[in-house]
Amino acid sequence: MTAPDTSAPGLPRRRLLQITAGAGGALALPFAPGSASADSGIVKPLPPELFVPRGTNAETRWEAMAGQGYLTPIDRFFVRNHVATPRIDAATWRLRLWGDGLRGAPGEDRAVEFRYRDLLRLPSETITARIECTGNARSLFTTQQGQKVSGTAWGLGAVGVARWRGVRLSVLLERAGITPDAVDLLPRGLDADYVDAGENLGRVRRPLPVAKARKDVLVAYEMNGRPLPPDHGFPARLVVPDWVGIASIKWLGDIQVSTTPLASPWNTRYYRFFGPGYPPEGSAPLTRVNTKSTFELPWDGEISDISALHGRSWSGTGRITAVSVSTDGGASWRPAHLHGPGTARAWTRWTLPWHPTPGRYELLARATDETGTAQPDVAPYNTLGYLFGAVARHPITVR
Ligand SMILES: Nc1nc2c(c(=O)[nH]1)N[C@H]1C(S)=C(S)[C@@H](COP(=O)(O)O)O[C@H]1N2
Ligand SMILES: [Mo]
Repeated sequence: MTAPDTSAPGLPRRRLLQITAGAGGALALPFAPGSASADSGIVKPLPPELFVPRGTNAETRWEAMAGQGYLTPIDRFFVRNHVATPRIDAATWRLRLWGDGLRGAPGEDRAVEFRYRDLLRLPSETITARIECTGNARSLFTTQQGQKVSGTAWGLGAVGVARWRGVRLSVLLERAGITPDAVDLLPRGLDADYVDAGENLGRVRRPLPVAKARKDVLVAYEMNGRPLPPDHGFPARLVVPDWVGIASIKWLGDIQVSTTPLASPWNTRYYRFFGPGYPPEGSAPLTRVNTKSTFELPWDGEISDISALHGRSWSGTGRITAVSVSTDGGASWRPAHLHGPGTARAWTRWTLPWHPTPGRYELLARATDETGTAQPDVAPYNTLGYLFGAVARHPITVR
């Protein structure tokens, strides 16, 4: 894990907003080598009005989603990289499926390879789905609940929704000859080995149960109608709807297909709940994400000329059915107007009229999904700060 980031998230951001406003426009800021993008190992530009840099990662600023459509545009989609974005040549790239869960030739490792052009020729499917980092909103454990957690100090911007096109993983598994007794897959990325505090953990990989793989997992090669950008997994990545972001392995290189359960650090030492109330080996590996809501506003920033609040809510356990909003720190609540259907595996946009007088406010939004579960006031503590699903208290100053 990366070292805990102890910087106060609100302060530099507000300053940047003022700078951007003063410069008279978003794209006026210079983007010099040696700035965030160059050091981060991320290929796409990370202009400060769209992203908060977080080491090898970049967090979407929610104010940059104001006025956007349903999807998160690629230029502002968050990036979560364990190591630098690798540059991969699609012409020589292969996706290799192998293991004792394939029929294949006896004596071999039963491998079947797919080229990029093979993928493009197979029956395709397009889905609109969210990818959310398990640590999204982690910093709120500290700022809102006074708890110490380790890991990247994300605000609420480690989430995005895109339209993904690709081949169903089940199609590849069938073509590769998966056997009925296969239980686990181990998809692995082609990015460099991940080294945690001097210990080489190998390439990013996380077991995926065959049942989930067969249900709705996509091997995606397009994002929002474009070839997958380098930072988001070119030439192909998994998209595992509703599951923790780590399941959606980028720069897919190979997938082991196994008749026995598999393990990797990404389902044993990470991506489980650890801490008081959990066994020493942690909870079961995390699967679905929980329910969250956010306003399309700067965090602890300044706004003016506002007549409505806009936000988005999502849940890994079902469609959003209601969102209530408080503009007075939780004293009173009003129902927000939900826009459009909003699918279970993406998010739901909502609006509420608001005509505030100048001053400082604390905004809250609480979503309920179709299972009837509403976001709690307090998120259950775990040492790695996963799945902060409590109602966020969003500070804002109206001028
Ligand atoms: N190969 C590889 N796949 C990966 C990662 C990675 O570092 N390497 N990060 C994972 C994590 S933790 C998340 S949250 C998502 C982020 O996807 P994005 O960067 O496209 O937003 O990718 C996942 N897939
Ligand atoms: Mo993540």
